[in-house]
Amino acid sequence: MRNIGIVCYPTFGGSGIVASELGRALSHKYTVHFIAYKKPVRLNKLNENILYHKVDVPKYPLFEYPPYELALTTTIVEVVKKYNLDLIHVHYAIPHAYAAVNARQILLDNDIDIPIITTLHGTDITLVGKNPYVTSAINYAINKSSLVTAVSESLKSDTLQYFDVDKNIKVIPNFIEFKSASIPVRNNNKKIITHISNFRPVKRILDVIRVFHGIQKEIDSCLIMIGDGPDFQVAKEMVNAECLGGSVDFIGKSNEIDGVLQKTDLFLLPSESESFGLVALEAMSFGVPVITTSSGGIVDLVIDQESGYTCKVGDVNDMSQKAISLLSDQTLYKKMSYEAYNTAKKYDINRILPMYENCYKKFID
Ligand code: GMT
Repeated sequence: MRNIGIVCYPTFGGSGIVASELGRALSHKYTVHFIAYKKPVRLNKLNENILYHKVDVPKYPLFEYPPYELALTTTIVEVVKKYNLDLIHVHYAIPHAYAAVNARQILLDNDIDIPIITTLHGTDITLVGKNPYVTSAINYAINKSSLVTAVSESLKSDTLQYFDVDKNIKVIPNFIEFKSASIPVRNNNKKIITHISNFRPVKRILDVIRVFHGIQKEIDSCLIMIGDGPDFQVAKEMVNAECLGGSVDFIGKSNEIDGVLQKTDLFLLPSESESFGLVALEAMSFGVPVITTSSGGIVDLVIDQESGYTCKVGDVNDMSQKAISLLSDQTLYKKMSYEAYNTAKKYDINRILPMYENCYKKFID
């Protein structure tokens, strides 16, 4: 069985989730070696075809910032040599692509030529990557990768705009493994509104609270907030200041989002920009309409007035009004729920997985 390495963030963020689900799905055909500083959160069980290699970073008083890229580069080199890997697939350019292309150089000195596939996810390009302090390094890493994919056309064009890329970027959208064979029946007297994210500023979670504040004035509803991150505290303070505490639940980070999405009536994702919006796709796979913003690749996933609404960033009144009209009109709701579920079908894992396998087959038979 061929051995492939997957390098990713082990966290709840989208790129780590995509990498973990991809590795799990491929493990019936390949032996998959995850390389990260922790075991990826979605990988609850390893088996003989799914292995995990921890990146240990040296700590030393002189190091103000532990040299993670160096430790990652070295771990990749050692794992390739020890397990005879045939290919490395990295998710999120920073610092994974940079470490991988440098590991490839080191391995070439040992007469090992291993292909590096880089998948760009979003904030590695739109926020962090285009930051001038890392542009040259990321540009180098993208161009030295054997093959580059992006999770949306929008992200591909952002990458070509911000970087001097001399190779083709293949678009392979994110995918979903359907958990619900049909749209769950929801008879919630009190409508359930949900938001899931890493609570970073790009997610604009205070807008989630503002939109919900508008909704609950007209609709008997509650808000479930899943996730944790830098804006968690300020969001809780806003909820208390607006006396919404009785109808907003902060449940922290969770791997069990399916149970919540199963009973959710509406999903809110008012981000500054989303290259794809994996979490919106997860909601749609349960027939949940999504209200999001018309910024980034998410507009190709959530079709405005069909599977939800895409509104101007920050226009919380518009989002509230659209949510109220949707939740008050059973016929409209059923139609949008059906559209959301059907749209999600286009991203079923069984349709997308072969696209990644075809990339691998360019390098390994
Ligand atoms: O900000 C996040 O959602 C985490 C971030 C990541 O890279 O982990 O997500 C990005 O990658 C996801 C998976 O490809 C995409 O679905 C998200 O839209 C993208 N986030 C942004 O573009 C803000």
